[in-house]
Amino acid sequence: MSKDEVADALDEIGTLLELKGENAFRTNAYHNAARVVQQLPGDLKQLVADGKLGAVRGIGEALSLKITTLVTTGKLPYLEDLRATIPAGMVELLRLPGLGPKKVKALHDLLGIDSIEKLKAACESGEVAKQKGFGAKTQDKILEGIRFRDQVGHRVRIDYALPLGTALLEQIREFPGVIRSELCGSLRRRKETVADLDILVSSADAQPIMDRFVKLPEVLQVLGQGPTKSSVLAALHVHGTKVTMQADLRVVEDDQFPFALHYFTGSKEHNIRMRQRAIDRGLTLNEYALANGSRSVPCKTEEDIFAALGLPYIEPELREDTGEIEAGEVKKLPALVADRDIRGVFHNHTTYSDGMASLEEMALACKKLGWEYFGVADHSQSLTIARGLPPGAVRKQWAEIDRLNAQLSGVRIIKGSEVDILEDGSLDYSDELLAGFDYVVASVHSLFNMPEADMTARVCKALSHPAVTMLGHATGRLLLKREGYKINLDEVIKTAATFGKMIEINAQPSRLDLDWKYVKQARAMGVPIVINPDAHSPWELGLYTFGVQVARRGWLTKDDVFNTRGLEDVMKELVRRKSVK
Ligand code: DGT
Ligand code: CA
Ligand code: CA
Ligand code: ZN
Repeated sequence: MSKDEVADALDEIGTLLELKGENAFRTNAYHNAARVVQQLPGDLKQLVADGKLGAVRGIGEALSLKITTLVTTGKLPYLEDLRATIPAGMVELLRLPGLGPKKVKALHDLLGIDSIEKLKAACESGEVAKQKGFGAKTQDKILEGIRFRDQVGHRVRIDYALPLGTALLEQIREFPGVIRSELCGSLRRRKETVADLDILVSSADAQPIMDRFVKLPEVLQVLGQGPTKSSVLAALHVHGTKVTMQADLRVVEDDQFPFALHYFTGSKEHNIRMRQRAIDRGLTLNEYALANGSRSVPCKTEEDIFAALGLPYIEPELREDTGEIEAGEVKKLPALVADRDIRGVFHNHTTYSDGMASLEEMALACKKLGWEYFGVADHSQSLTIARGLPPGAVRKQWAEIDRLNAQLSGVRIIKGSEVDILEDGSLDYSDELLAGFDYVVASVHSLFNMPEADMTARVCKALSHPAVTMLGHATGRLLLKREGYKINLDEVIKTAATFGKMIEINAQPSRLDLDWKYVKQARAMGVPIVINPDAHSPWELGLYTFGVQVARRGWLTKDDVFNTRGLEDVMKELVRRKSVK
């Protein structure tokens, strides 16, 4: 067992004990030990083998024994017994916002609630609000959480799904007898969330591949195993979070591979259009073949299938039936922007506000990525929880930037700010201070509950300000967690077009906002898009790739994206914009 897995088990024990009402001293000991194990230097197995675990601060004798059992056997009977005593539904309740172990235990003790269904009913009848420690506000929040959960189902963010899918695929590729293999479905289309993994393999002999697949170390449970299709539950630790997903593996003959690849990539809507297109030409298309009566039309690749139906190759990101077939017919498909086109970024944070790294560290990390510029946009003064910069700190930062730019070679720091859009649409710095920045990202960080018309007016007013260069994270959404604030994006995009402002794609995988559907609309209206990682550390700069994926789903070419331009060009444009009043 790895450190992460041991830490998970210890955290789980702590939580289960909390649900049983154990005292905080005992439950905290498990949670603390989980943190300690995660941060232990060196090899955990070795530490156990050397008997040195007991000497680690925060791990007493009892804990040391349990960890030893976990590491050496991969199991812990104590945890399994504990799990058996607690209804699984209670554990599920913990995933709802605002419900910790104490509240879940109280709901169980007071109202006998041990499932989401029972909790929903109790909220709807008003029972929960009557209980001590709950109240109407809590009850509403719980209900909202349950409804949101029903809506999003069990989807997983792409930054979690992709590493799990890739880990499985890389191992499958090494199985003997595998000819071609690919990840299909929404993951290949780079959708921002993914429900399950669809893996496709071609081989002359499916059985041995299935046998190996269900025995991969990531596989937790086999849901079904057949001669050409198997489904499993697989899990992987991705930066400290355990990601569990269903993965389906299909094995086909190699001459069927392109058809199956196209079919299982989807989307369903795109497939339906393609099938109809085949019918219109007197052909049939399914996941195994393209055929003319009983005669099959041979295709070696997806390109061949598209060509046989009178179309150029359509990139997976475009296959949503939002006009890609029509555009293909008239040869108007965009040449999509790619990772290598990006030459710098504009929305990032440093230790001046809530970032983890210095200006210099961030700039050097950009250089390492092959970029020409690092745009720093720390928070503005009102955002005190993120240590927003008062004017004095801004001037200090400018001085440091000037100093660094004189020293650094191969990368330039550009002076920006992520300025809060205040309640009335005004900006969080004086016009005089704003004029000193090379560019301004304007963002909403407060009062998310405004009525739609007010929020739209607020953001549009900010966009009309001459100092504003671009709009940050357009709706404030957190994927699978929180809906964005209510705002009329049609109006916002129109306003951006009117005032010549840019809109950001925030590449944080929890946001990916502006949503790709609106990205497409912004492009149609000539609004330049900027792909920003909103990085708070050098590592997060790498998240830009998820923003590029959204840009591709939104049909963007290199020319539609501002930060594909080189440093000189970018500075010239920023200066030009500042002179427009
Ligand atoms: P997901 O898993 O919800 O994130 O999205 P997908 O697109 O991966 O959907 P999934 O896993 O249900 O199916 C994979 C692909 O298989 C889907 O994109 C298109 C194809 N497919 C599935 N069901 C149908 C269907 O009823 N008709 C057609 N034409 N294609 C289908
Ligand atoms: Ca899928
Ligand atoms: Ca599937
Ligand atoms: Zn922000």
